Amino acid sequence: MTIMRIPTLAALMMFAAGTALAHGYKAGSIEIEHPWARATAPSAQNGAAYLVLNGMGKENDRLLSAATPVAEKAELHTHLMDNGIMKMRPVDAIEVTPGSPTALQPGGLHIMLLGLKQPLVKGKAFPLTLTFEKAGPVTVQVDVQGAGAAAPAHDGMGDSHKSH
Ligand SMILES: [Cu+2]
Repeated sequence: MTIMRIPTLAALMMFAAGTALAHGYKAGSIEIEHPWARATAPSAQNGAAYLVLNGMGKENDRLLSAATPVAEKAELHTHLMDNGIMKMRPVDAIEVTPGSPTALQPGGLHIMLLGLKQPLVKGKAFPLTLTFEKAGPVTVQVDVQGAGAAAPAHDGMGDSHKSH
C-alpha cells in the first residue's frame, strides 16, 4: 500500500534530520562528521568535498558513490605519489571500518566534484548524497569554506584533472 511506504520514507528522513548534531549526520551506524568544501574561483570546473566517516557499528561498510546537484558528476578520489608527483586517482569505494575514522581531507581521499554548475561560494552550503553499500543513501549539507582553507596540496587539482 502506498500509504505505508510514504510514511516510512518520511520517518527515515525525519530520523536523519533529528540525529544531525553539530553538523554531523548518520546513515545506519555510520556517522558523517563536518562535511565541507573549499570555495572555488568563478571559472573553476572542479571542486572537492571532505568529511570524516565513523563506523559506529560492528560491521565494515563502504562508501560507494556520491552525487550533488551542484556538479555534473561526483567521484571518489584519492591522492597517490607517482614518480614523486602527487596525483589524483578515482577509487571504487572508500572503506568504513568501525573504531577507525576515515578522514576525507585535502591531499588524501576526497569527493571530487566534476563539472561544477556554479561556483562554490564561501558561507553557502550544498547537498551531497552519499551512498553506502550497507547503510544506503544519506544526504548531507556541505559547508563551503574560504578558498585558503586547509592544506594547499589540492591547488594543482584542476591541472592534473585536465591531463586525464
Ligand atoms: Cu580529485
